[in-house]
Amino acid sequence: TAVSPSLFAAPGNGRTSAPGNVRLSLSPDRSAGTIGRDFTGLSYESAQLGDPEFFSADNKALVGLFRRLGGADGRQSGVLRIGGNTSENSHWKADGQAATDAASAPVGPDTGKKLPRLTAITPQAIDNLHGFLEATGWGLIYGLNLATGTPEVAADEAEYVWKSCGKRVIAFQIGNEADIFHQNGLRKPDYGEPEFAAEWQKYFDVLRKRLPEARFAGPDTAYRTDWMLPFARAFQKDLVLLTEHYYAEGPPTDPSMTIDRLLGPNSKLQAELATAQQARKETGVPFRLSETNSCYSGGKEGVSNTFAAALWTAELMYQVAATGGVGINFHGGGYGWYTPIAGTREKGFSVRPGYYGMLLFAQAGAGELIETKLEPESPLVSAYGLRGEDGAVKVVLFNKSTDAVEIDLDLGRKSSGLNALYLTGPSLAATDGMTLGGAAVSGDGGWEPSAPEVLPVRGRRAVLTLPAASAILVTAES
Ligand code: BDP
Repeated sequence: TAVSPSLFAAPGNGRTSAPGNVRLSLSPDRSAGTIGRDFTGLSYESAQLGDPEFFSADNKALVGLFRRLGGADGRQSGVLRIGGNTSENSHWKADGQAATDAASAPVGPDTGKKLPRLTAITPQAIDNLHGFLEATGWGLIYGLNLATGTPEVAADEAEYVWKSCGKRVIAFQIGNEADIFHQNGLRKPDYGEPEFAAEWQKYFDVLRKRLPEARFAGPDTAYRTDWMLPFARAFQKDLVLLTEHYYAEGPPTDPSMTIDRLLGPNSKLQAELATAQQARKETGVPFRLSETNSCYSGGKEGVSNTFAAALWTAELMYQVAATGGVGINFHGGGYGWYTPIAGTREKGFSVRPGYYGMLLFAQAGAGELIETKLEPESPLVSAYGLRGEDGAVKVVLFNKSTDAVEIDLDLGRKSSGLNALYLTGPSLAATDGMTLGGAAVSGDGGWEPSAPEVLPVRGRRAVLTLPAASAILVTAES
C-alpha cells in the first residue's frame, strides 16, 4: 500500500504512563463476541506460488510453524490468504513447467511502488498448495488477478484451485486493493467503487457459471472504508466474507511512525471496524481482516520487527473479534520487517515478534469473548476475557507501558486455581529474546513452554503483577 499519512489521525504519540493499580472484572456469563476455530491467519504474496515447493507438504518446517498457530488442543486451524500486490501480475499457466530446481528466492511483501514482478502460477504449485493445506489443516482464501488478467483465465485458474484444493477453499477474491489501483498505475485516476463493482461483476459472472458452488469474498480494499457498504449491498448474496486491509502505520520513511504510535489507539482501525460492523448488520455477511500488519510498504525496521509488534499483533486479534470480525490474516513472507515467519525453504525459517503474538492468541484458544471491565481505563493497559470451548474462564492482559501494573482481578466466578503464561521480551524495542511461557519457538514450530506459573486465588479474586511491556494469559480452573 502507498496511502498518504494524513489518513491516520495522530494516536497515542508520546508515552503516557500506566496506572500502577488496576481493577479488572470479568462477567463470564455475558458474551461479547465469538472466536472461531479458524480465526487466525497468514497472508502471502501470490508471487510466492512462483516457487511451487514453498507451500508444499514437503516444506516440513513451514508446516510445523503453521500447525503450531493452531493452538493448544489441535482443534483449531487457520486461514492462508494468497494475494497482495503481486496477485495483480501473476498469471495462470495451465501448461507451465514448474521451476522445481530453481533457487527459492525470498518473496517478501511487495511495496507496491511499481508493477510487481511477473509470476507464473502452475498446476503443480496449486497441487502442492493443496498438500500443504492438508498437512496444516488450514483453509484458503485465494486471490485472482483483476488488474492485468481476464475473467476467462481467472476462471481457468479458479477451476483448478477449486478442484485441487476442494473443501479447503473458503473463498476466492477478485483483485487486491482495487481502491489504490489508480495509485499503482493499474487504472485511471478516476477509478472508483462503481467501476470496480462493474469489473468485479464481470469476473463473478464468468466464474459463477464455471463454478456454481464456489464462494467469494471482497472487496479486499486497502483503506477506502467507504467502498465497503456499497460493495456489500451490491454483492451480499454472492459473498461469504467481507474483507478489507489494515496497516496501522506508514510510510516507514515518516519519522512519526513509531512504537508509541503503534501501541496507541488508532482512529483508522476504529472507523474500519465500525463500518464492517454496520455492513454485517445490514447484509449479514461477516467481516474478515484479510490483510494486515504494522506498517505498509513492507514494514518499518525498529517498529515492525520489535517486541512491541508482538503485543500489537495479539491485541489486534482481540480487537477484531470484539467487534464481531471472524478472522485476520497477517501479511508477510521472505524477510519483510513485519513478517511473522521469516526465511526460505533452503535457508530455513525463524519466527519474528508477530508470531509470538499469534501464538499467545492460539494458546488462549477459541470460544466466547466475555464482558471485561478495567478501572481506571488506560490506553496502555487492556484485557480481553474469554470463556473457552471447555467453559474455562481466561483473560489475556496487555501492558504496553514501561511500568509494571498491579491487577486486582475479579473472575466473576469461584476458581480453585489460576495459572499464567507470560509473553515477555527484553523491552518494547527489542528485536530478539522474546519468549512465551519462558520458551522460544524454533524454526520448525518446536516450542516447549515451562509449566505455567500458578497464582494464588481466593474465591473469585486474585492479585497479580503485569510486568512492564508484557502480556499474560491467565486461565482459571473451575
Ligand atoms: C498491501 C499489499 C501488499 C504489500 C503491503 C505493504 O497488498 O502486497 O506487501 O500492502 O505495502 O498494499 O507492505
